[in-house]
Amino acid sequence: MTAATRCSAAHAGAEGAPPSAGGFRCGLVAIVGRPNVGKSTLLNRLVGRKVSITSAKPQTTRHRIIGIHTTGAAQIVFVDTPGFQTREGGALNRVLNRTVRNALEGSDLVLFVVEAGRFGAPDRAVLDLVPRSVPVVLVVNKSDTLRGPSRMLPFLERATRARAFAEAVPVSARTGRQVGELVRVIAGYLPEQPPLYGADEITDRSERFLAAELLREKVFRAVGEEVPYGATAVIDRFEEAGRLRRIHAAIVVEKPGQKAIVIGEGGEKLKAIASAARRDMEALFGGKVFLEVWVRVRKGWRGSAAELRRLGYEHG
Ligand SMILES: Nc1nc2c(ncn2[C@@H]2O[C@H](COP(=O)(O)OP(=O)(O)O)[C@@H](O)[C@H]2O)c(=O)[nH]1
Ligand SMILES: [Mg+2]
Repeated sequence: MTAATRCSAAHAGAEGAPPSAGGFRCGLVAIVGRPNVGKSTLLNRLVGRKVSITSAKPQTTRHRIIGIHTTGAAQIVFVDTPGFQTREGGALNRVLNRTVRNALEGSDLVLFVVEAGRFGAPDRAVLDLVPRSVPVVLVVNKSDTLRGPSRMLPFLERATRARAFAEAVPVSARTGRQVGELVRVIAGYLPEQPPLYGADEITDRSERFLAAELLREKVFRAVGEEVPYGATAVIDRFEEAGRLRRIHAAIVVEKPGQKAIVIGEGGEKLKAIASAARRDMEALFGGKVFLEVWVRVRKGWRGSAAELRRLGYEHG
């Protein structure tokens, strides 16, 4: 159903991979951690493109997203996951948690992401899901928010008591600090094998899927706390004519009141959401996008397995 999304020629940065293993390393790396620690931001930084949506609101990520980083020596296939939902309940949360568990299975390495200066019960709960047989790298993200190494060292000392981590690397996904170092560390843990994906592929998700996600991100960022969790986005039509993509999309909400919020006074909010989404789509796809967005009400879509499947939550 999904066609892989490639770097457009204008953006292709990956060097060509050699045809046989010959020292080439390749493997699956799951990115896990409690909601909002910056997993998706880190994935995007690692891939160099926005393949996974992010926001200041927890529980933005709802799907298993693959992001691919290829160099001449290694291919790292990152698997981003929703933050594990500890307040379980409801069909959507069950799908999200299953997504996390599935990503852990079959990984060669796990990146366990925490926020600099914070390591609590919700972090520990996620770490407990990681099987002891898989090496785990502790990634201390948001290092830009800590003032000076004098604060990082005691935190690292405390955090590394939680498990025998293979390595601990402080990074900033936002500024890119130490992310290159993290890539070097990761590559050392991958098995020698030929690449799984083409050197120009950045994700296994289709442009159609990514378009819906970018639209959902703008909803998460544009509206207050009460709307995003009841909202999702679907693509009704996706057509390509040369370098132009014509996309007909809908924002799906649970209540008429939420629809009114998303549309805003005089349609201003919806206009802003749609044009921000269009700009991101054009940057990611490397071509012009014509985007039309509607808002639909689907009562109780989050609680219905059939609705969830219809709205694209099939990747459990
Ligand atoms: N200061 C700072 N903020 C970050 C960093 N990485 C992510 N964030 C912010 O943290 C929030 C959550 O990020 P997101 O990637 O969606 O987290 P996820 O839920 O773990 O995927 C967003 O507002 C990001 O901009 C970082 O390195 N430094
Ligand atoms: Mg995320």
